[in-house]
Amino acid sequence: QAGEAVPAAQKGSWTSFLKSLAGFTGDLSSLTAPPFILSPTSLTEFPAYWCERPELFAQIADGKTEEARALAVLRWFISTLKGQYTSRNESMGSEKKPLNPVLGELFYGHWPEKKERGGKTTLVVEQVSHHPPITAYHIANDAKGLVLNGHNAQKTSFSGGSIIVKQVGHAILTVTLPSGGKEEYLITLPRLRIDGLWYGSPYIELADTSYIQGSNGWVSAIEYKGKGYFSGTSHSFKATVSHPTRSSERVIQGTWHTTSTDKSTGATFHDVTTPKEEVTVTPVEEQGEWESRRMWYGVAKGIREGDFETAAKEKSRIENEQRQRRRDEAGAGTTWALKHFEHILNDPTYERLADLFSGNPATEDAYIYLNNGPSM
Ligand code: CLR
Repeated sequence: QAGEAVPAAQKGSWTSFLKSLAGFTGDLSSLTAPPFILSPTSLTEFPAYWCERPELFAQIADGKTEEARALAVLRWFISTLKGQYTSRNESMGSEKKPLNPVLGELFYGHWPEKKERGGKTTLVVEQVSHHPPITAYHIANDAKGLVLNGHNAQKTSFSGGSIIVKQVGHAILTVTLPSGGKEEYLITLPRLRIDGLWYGSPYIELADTSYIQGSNGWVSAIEYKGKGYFSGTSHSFKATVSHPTRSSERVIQGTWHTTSTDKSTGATFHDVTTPKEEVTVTPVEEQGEWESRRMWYGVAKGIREGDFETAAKEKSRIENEQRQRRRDEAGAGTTWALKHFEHILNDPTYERLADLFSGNPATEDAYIYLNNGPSM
């Protein structure tokens, strides 16, 4: 039934929200949504989903052959999808509208050192653009020689009752081998469909195909389907792993939020039915004023406690302060300086990897990490 999951007092504003979506393209964050659908978490926290299974990330470095490493990269990637795309449903009952980060907002975190994962894994995130929202991130496990660098933005549209989200941006994983050799993997991102809007209980389904292109020639093509395709179940995927000099390809099939099987060996390929490990973050009281949880503290508290008046007041305060900052900059003829990243319009690493197979734009911009994160 329409609006089934919407609190009675918010049914009207949910309907207007849905109406404002029709024919909408652009930046969803600018639309006003009813309180029940607001999340107390900023989008700058989302890059942490890349590493909630730090041992799978670390294991990429342990692969003895190019093929073994390409498979380890795919296993780690697939194992992040459950967190990236279903965790709000698990923790809050449905997909929600995250807080829209301000320019310069930061999120720092780490996963502590453990024997099976070499050293500690660190995370540095910065909101590098507000309009359109763009988030840049850097994840590193130095002991294992692993670095993931990427940025993401979204292009949204509305079609057939669903929000369609095209992810803009890419990630590059760099593996420095014990021999000193270097491998790079270009990771592109799936398309999202947000369903369940009519009922007021949105959830994500993935669609189309995303790729992991290795500098060693190995390519994983991951095809996503929802209910009623390869297996009849939602969150299904089929990945083919191939190399230009190999005649046969490997096929992995399953559901990304549970398990998958390597069709050539019959072995379990990935399994995310076990607990994940959330990122460790400095307590809010000790955070700097640009750090996400400190910056949004009042808003998040209001949302969590159902005090939406306070949440709205705090949100306006932050937004007004941002507007004033932009006016001051315009007046002084200056622009905001990024702290941890440098924006480049054409990324040579991207160009080299994208050139290895068709279907990629020839070039993309990127945010290069300045190696100046806090010591964690
Ligand atoms: C951000 C990058 C992460 C993966 C990811 C997961 C969920 C996506 C989010 C990205 C971008 C913003 C997003 C969100 C789901 C809902 C939200 C598309 C791609 C939009 C802005 C809010 C829609 C509002 C309805 C839920 C009412 O790696």
